[in-house]
Amino acid sequence: MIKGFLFDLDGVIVDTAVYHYAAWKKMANQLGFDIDEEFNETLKGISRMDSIARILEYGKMELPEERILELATLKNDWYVEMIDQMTEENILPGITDLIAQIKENGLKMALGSASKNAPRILDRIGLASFFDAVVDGNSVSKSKPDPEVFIKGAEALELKNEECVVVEDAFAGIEAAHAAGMKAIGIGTTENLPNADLILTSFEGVDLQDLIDQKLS
Ligand code: B16
Ligand code: MG
Repeated sequence: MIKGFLFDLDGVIVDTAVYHYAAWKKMANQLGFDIDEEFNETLKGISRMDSIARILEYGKMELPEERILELATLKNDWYVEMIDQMTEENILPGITDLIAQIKENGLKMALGSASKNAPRILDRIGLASFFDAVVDGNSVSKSKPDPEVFIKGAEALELKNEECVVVEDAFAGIEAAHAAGMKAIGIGTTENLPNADLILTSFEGVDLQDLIDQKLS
């Protein structure tokens, strides 16, 4: 029986994935190479340091650790500048209504994000108080597809893993949910997320009870 929702943040609640992409692209361009959208898919849900390692490998660049840390900080500064412009208008379609239905039905919800900026984003968009728990990049040591973030989310909600459903936009995030023994709703396309238990383009017009009874049982 589903008793709780574990939400990814970037690409599910807000479209910060585009800001991450813009900032990583700017960094790559300054280093003399480019990244495209297809490669960017492989960065979704991956921690900042794992992302930069993948990008440098893609650009065939080897840099000293100190320089890598400097670049990661620079990318984050550009990213934070963008997220600081966000308001509740940036919440993706259907999310506010879904949260209202979760609350009305007495279900619990937690955030399960790889981002260290998650608390800042939740504050900016005014959703912080709705979450019963926040597990983010500050409290996990392993990147998705490792299930740590979702296992900690279920623990924080005092639910069993199988009582939680994950909402994700990243292939690695859906792998993480499955590794934790949870079902995963993918926000995206069957092409990007062939591993999801259910694919939605958004939560607009979705009835929570119908979703749980018909699609996730
Ligand atoms: P930060 P999610 C992930 O968030 C993003 O998908 C990923 O692109 C990003 O590198 C990662 O957070 C770390 O973010 O640099 O803000 O700590 O999708 O798990 O909510
Ligand atoms: Mg995401």
